[in-house]
Amino acid sequence: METRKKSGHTDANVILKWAEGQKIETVFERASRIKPCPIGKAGACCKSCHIGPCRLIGKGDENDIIGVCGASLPTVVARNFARTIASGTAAHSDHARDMALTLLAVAKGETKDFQITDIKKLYRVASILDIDFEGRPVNEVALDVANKFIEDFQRQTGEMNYIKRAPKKTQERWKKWGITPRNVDREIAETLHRTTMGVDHEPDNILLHGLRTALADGWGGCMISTDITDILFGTPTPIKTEASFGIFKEDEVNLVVHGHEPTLSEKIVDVVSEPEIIEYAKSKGAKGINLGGMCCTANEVLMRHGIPTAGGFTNQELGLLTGLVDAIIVDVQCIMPVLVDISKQFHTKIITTSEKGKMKGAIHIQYDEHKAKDVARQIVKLACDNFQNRTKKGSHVTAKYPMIGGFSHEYIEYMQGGKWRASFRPLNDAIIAGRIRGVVGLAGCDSPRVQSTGMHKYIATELIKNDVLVLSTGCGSASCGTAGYLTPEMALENAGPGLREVCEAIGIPPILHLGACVDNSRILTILSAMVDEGGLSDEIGGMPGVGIAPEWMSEKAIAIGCYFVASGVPVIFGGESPVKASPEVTKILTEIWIERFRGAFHFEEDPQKIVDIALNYIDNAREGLKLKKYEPGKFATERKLLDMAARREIEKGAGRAHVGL
Ligand code: NFS
Repeated sequence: METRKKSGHTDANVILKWAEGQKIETVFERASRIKPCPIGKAGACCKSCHIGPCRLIGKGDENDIIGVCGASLPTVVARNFARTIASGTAAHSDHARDMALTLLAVAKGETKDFQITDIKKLYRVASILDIDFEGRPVNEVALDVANKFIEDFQRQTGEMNYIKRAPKKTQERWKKWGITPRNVDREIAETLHRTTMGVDHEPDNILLHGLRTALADGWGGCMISTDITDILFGTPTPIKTEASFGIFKEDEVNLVVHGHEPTLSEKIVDVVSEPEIIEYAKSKGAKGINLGGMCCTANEVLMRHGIPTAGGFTNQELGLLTGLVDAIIVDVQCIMPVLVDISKQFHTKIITTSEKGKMKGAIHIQYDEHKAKDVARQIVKLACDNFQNRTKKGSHVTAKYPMIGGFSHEYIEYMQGGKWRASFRPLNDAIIAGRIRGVVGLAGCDSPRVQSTGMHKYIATELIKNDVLVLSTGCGSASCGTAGYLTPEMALENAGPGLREVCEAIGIPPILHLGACVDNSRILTILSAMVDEGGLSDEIGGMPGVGIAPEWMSEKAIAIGCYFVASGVPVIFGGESPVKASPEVTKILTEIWIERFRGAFHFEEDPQKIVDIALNYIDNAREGLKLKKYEPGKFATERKLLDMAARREIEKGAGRAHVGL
């Protein structure tokens, strides 16, 4: 992998070169100027009380390296890791809470600006939650669904609603180790309590509760967000759009939605096509209004409306450096405060919209779901007004790539059999036959500490070459999109023979864009459906599936990684390990967790090693399931129905018979 360039995204490098000439500093220069503290980075800095902070360094037995209170190095490292999980979970779950409150407002008729768009999905969710829906008014069902989800933030005992969506055997493992989550807020609060000064000092015990918190994120916060967003705004189906900085138009008002929560951005999508608003833009000298996205808000509006994306985390400053952005509106999470400073060098207006996320120097226009469209109109008009202030300054990069996004788990099921026979059978069969070697969830942020987006590109290419189907989310999917990797044509060029055959037969890209980071929950749903379909593992653990976040930087990524591990998926993150200081904690995350949950958490800096570890896990899982050994280009070309020998095997109870072996 070529690592000299700051970004793996060609257009990003063009902009960065332009910025260098203008002496404008970006995240890339700051990352090389500000070196991470090696003690904090390895997890060995304790800030739990004001006797410290204590830096736990030294030689010898790690349990003899202690802080002023006596907390040992492994305790401190475990506490820091658990706190990271809690913060990440809090972010997703607060987002989920806002979605549940919006659904509640809609159900009660308190807002005229939102409706139930996908009634079928509402009924599907209602039936999972054991809520009657037949013959009842839609809003009544929605009210029950909203209240049921709100219980996931209140229930003191028992278990969260969606735990039952996991395979039985996976749930049993959680019960055995006492990590079935009760409610997201309780698990987060308990993590903070346990890890404050003087409470839980046993690394294994701390980390078990960390996993419980992470499960509340995956099977709670993320899954609730995904489902309510589908109910309110529609379940995504594949949609063609574009990616990179060329999505900005010279002669139109360019407005960017950036952050995570989809509610306001949905209304902005509605408003920009209102004739009066378009007229307003024209009265300011623009030919129209062009909407683009950044980070996960981009993914949300991309997969439901085909709004193009300018990319992920490290592209946010660069978008402004094009000089073409008239306004960027932000809600919560992954927003760099430096945007305000950069905007001052251009005409761009930065608009904050959440009371939870303000920035000095930005314009604040408070979002309110009860008058969402009015707020959206006010913002769009402000962007139109600012069009006239645009100057020639900026890199004015115009390259863009076609991409297809919007593969919801419902659509993935549908595409494998149509309306009446939708199932995961063909995917399971393709894995069993060795056409598809396994599945990787390629997720997480892009980071300036490595060649940004380059790790994603390299790993995605290597995986599909090796017949691994890639499911991508978050900024990982933006990285693939801005590289031109999210089109079916790409399958022909880069995919291995088996994967290529499957992609050509169904007409899909080898890398499927599943959505935002909360949509990692769709991967949990897919894995559970593959278990139900049969022929592979009878729990999520043991499936030929791996999670990879090669450029992670956010606390949310750690929470996601942990809910995959606790659900049974081995996970490999890039960069230096945040638990590196403690061999004992590293052992818990790898050897102990894999024994208990069939998932392990690895950190690896070398992209080729990440690929090797992933393929190794996949091949070992195939072997464990007694599947055909993966050999490129060699797979069963016809489905073999059960013959007498296979039937006898079943009768003897000697194992599963695999169709297509
Ligand atoms: Ni995920 Fe989305 Fe991107 Fe990372 Fe941030 S936008 S929730 S945390 S940086 S992938």
